Amino acid sequence: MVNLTIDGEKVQVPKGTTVLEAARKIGKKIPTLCFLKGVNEIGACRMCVVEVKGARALQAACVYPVSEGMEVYTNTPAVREARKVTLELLLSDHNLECPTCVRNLNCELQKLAEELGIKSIRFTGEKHKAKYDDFSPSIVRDTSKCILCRRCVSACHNVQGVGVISPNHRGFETMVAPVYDLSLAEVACVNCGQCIIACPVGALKEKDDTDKVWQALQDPEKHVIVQIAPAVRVSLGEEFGLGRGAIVTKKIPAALRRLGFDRVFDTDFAADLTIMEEGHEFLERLEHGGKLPLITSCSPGWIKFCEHYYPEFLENLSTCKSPQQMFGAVAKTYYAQKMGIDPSKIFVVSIMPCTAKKYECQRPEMRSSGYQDVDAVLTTREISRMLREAGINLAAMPDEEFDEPLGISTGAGAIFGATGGVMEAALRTVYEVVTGNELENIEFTSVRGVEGIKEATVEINGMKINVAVAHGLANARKLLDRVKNKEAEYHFIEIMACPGGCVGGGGQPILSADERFDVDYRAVRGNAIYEVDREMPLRKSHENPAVQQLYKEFLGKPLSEKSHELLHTHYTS
Ligand code: HC0
Ligand code: SF4
Repeated sequence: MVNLTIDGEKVQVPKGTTVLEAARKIGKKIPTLCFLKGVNEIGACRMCVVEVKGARALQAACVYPVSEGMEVYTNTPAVREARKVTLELLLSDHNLECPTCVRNLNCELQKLAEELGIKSIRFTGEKHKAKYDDFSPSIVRDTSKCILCRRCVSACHNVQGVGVISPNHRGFETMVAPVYDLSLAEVACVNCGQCIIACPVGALKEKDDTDKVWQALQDPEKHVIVQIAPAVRVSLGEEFGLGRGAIVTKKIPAALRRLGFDRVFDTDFAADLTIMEEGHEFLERLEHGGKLPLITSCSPGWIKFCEHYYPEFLENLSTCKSPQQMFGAVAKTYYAQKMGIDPSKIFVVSIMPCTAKKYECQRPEMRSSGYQDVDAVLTTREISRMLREAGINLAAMPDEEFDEPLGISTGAGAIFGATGGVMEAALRTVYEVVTGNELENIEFTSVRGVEGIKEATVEINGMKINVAVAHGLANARKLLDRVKNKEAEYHFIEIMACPGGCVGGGGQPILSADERFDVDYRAVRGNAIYEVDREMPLRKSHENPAVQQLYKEFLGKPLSEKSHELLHTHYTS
């Protein structure tokens, strides 16, 4: 242990601790801007400078390690002035359109200006040449807001192992951008949005599709239906002042009905359907020598990553479309027929924790109903903006149920929202289908949790099935390289693009670096997802009565011709 004093107060911390961490231990908050725990710890912005007795200059607390007997001062005139100068220089080159910015009231720059008592900006001068890039179906870059903190760069390079954005040019001309200042749409960006949730300001945001949805809601000719993704039920409440990971499953139908949707359905229903198809696909491949390991295909960021960076695994991908897309295809065929509605009049909206879903719904493979199966995708953040605009307070909503039949689901569908959930849901069904016996313990805890790569061996009818789960694409890289190099052999792999799975999606409510310091919000939301599962009366996909009815009335059986036509595809590019 190391002993030091901070502003005269004694503190004891383990060796290797930074001054920033040591200060937090005694309740002192040193301001930061470029720092994002575990993602970007580079000491670049110099907002966190402190005085260290004996050191020649002010030191960046976020990277400065403690040492025995050290004396640190966090609140001297020199420190306060240095931080103010840094901040004012940043503000002098910033597009200060706060009231109309997507991050208004949730911006770390704005908050710092308030906290540091900035009343005027002493420096004026030229502004850097900015670029507004909105060609991507998912991500919008506005470099007039960029403060060059590099949090997005680290998220893209280190967390996602993608690395399509970097600081280009030099000095005042520096701009975080794809190579040759291309658009994100022109490079191998996977649309995951992890850069957005790392950004402290409004330099990165999702492509806004709220206008499309307002228009559809106002169109009397349209039958507008909505599905909500598993992970949204444990995150939307955060936007309305409920705690991190608050479960709002039953408030969502009430809020969305009041917003004007004709029917409120649940992606969890389609997740159960996915398990029926994917579980049988796995068994089919296992029994008939098909390509193994089977790799899940429901995360569109992961699919794009596979297409660009690991095409040799394309044949391993499950041919199942994602639940969001299965939902759209079923809505415009089975549901349309059952309700006697012309499918051209049905407008399908998805509410997703994900920015890549905006890209997925526009893929050419996703039109098996004869129309674009899903018409618009809103992130958790966008729907919260629409609700606020309409004066609907989610927190004050009564509990209501989803509509039938596409709103009926099981706990297995819900756990799709957390890393390991698709695997666990599949194992619950595969085990019972193969053995004909009821599973004694349906909770496969070895595939749960926030560890980057998880492995388990499950015995089914005397056969040992090796499974693995990776979340965050840098972890996916590690896992796939192991498979490629024959260092590990699996039968079934789940990959989700975002760390934590969908609960950590790029469309989710954004936490500040300060909030992320102490809370692993992905674990909090993930735990909430498992609580949703525990509270469900049915917890296995094959027991979903609405899915059973869908097979009876329309699809026949899993992997039937009709299922293939509507619910499966081949990724080949
Ligand atoms: Fe997910 Fe999904 S679990 S990818 O993260 O499979 O976005 O929540 O909706 O489609 O169900 C996202 C979440 C979904 C899909 C489901 C899958
Ligand atoms: Fe990188 Fe994902 Fe952002 Fe694209 S969306 S730039 S892949 S972090």
